[in-house]
Amino acid sequence: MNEPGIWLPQASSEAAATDTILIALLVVSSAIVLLVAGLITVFAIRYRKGSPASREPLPSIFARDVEFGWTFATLGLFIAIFAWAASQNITLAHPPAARMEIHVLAKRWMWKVEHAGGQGEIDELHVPAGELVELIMQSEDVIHSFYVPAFRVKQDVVPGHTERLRFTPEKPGTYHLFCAEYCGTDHSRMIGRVVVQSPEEFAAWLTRQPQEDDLAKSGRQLFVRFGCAGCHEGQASVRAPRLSGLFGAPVQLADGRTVTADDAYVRDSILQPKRDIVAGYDPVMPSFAGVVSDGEIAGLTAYIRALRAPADGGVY
Ligand code: HEC
Ligand SMILES: [Cu+2]
Repeated sequence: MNEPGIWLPQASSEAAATDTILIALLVVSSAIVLLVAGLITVFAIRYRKGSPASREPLPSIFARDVEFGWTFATLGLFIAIFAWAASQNITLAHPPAARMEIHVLAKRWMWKVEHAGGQGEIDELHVPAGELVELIMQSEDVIHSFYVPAFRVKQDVVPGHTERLRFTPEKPGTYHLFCAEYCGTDHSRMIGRVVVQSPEEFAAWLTRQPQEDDLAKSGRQLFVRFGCAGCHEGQASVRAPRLSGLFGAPVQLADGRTVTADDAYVRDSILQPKRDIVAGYDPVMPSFAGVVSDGEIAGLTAYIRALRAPADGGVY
């Protein structure tokens, strides 16, 4: 991990423009601070108690023109800097069409990444250098914020919205990824790494990743190992709903609500089964909180998703 020194590496093509604005602001503000502090010091000495300096009032025209000039010059200066920074923001919001789209799901307290080919990562994002990348981000629960300081990019991820963030990583390396919006108990641990690789390395990395199919296969094994199959399949003694065809379908709950069986629903069913009880069933499913890891939930979810079409259900 590149440890930030005094100045972070400029690891994306957006970074330099942001830094230029920051430096300009620093220089202009410092110059004004120095000027004001200098004048205060000079006047404090010149007009100290008992000094012989003249206290005659200045000609009024001088006082007025200098006052106006100084006020409007600084105002103009800072409006110009604002316009400059705003135009940079607008450019960031309307870049050319991205070449690579990556889906990112934020939830307490992890970043779940899915590449176009189905390759998944958790708390890690691999991207190729020199390619315009677009993240399509959603939150499953509360507001999170995707922040990579070395790229100078940050985007809030608001539940119910699809947020887009585009950047072009430039320097191969490993960079910090933070959640920059307080999102609950483990917010401080909602951190990860962004790995920028050369396009060749990235292509090789992609092919080494297990695909959705493999994830579903390992999910099938977990489904048996954790005893889910014992209740949800075959001649179980417990009456539990069949899961084929479940994913993406509406579910009628005991309290009268109807919800859609998506990632969040499956996750909640596993971790907090007492929360949403399926209509017509007893709340006998035990909670697997602390038993299955986030990675294993991803596997189980992939398996349940693969059972989507009842026709080819149970191919694994
Ligand atoms: C002791 C039996 C039992 C075990 C073990 C069990 N479940 Fe369940 N499960 C149930 C019952 C009963 C329901 C329906 C009542 C409810 O919603 O809690 C249910 C509901 C669900 C639902 C919602 C289904 C729907 O139709 O909306 C999912 C998803 C689910 N379980 C997945 C799992 C997974 C994954 C495992 C293993 C990690 C598992 N279950 C283990 C009994 C069980
Ligand atoms: Cu967060």
